[in-house]
Amino acid sequence: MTPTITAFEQSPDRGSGQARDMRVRWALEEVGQPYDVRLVSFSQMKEPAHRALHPFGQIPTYEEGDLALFESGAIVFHIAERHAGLLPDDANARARAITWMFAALSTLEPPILELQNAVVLERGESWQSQRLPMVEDRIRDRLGALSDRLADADWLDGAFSAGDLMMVGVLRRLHRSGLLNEYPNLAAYVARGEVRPAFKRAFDAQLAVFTAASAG
Ligand code: GTB
Repeated sequence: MTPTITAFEQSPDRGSGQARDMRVRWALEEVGQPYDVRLVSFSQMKEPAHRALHPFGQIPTYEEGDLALFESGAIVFHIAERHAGLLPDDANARARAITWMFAALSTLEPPILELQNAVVLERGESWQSQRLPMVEDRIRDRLGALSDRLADADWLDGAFSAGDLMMVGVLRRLHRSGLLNEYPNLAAYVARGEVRPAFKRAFDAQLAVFTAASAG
C-alpha cells in the first residue's frame, strides 16, 4: 500500500528542505518505498480534518491504510521498522541506532530550535543580541560532544542508519547559522548525508513543490 504524507503547500523555507517532511521523504527514499504527498496550506493544517491526523495541526503526517501517524521521529522509526535498510539486524546495534534517533530529536534539536526561535521570533527585541551568544553556546556544547564522538568515522555507529538520517536532518537546520563549520567533521558528516542518492531524490521532490508553487 502506498503511504501518503503531508507537506507544506508553500514552504517558508523556499525549497531548502528544512521542513520536517524532508526526513520522512528521505527515509522513504532510502528504503525504496514510493509515496504520495498531500500538500496542505497553513489554514488547512488547523482544520478538524487535518487535526484528526495531527493533533497539533502540523506537518508531516503519514497515512498507510488504516494507520495514521504524526511526529517525524515516529514516522521515520515506523518506516525503518517496516523496511530493510535503515536499522541493523543485530539487536544491540539496532537499539543503538534508535538511541541516536532519540539523541538527534531530544538532545540536539531543542537548542537548535531555540536558536531559530531567537533569530526569527525574537527579532527586534532589545535583548536579542545579548541572548543569541548564550543560545549559540548551548548548541556548541552539544556539537562539541557529538564531534568528539563521531571523530573520523563516516557514521555514528557503523553503517548508515535511521540514527544518522535523523541526526543529519537535525544538523542541516544549522546551515544558515554557520555553526556547523566550526566542527569540520560534523560539516563533512552532514555533507556525506546530503550526497546520498536517496537524500537527493527527497530534496528534489520537495524543491519541485516549491518551484511549482512559485511559478503558479
Ligand atoms: N515534533 C514535530 C515533528 O517532528 O514532526 C514538529 C512538527 C513541526 O514543527 N512541523 C512544522 C509545522 O507544521 C513544519 S517543520 N509548522 C506549522 C505550524 O506549526 O503551524 C518546521 C519548520 C518550518 C519551517 C521551516 N523553514 O521555513 O525553514 C523549517 C522548519
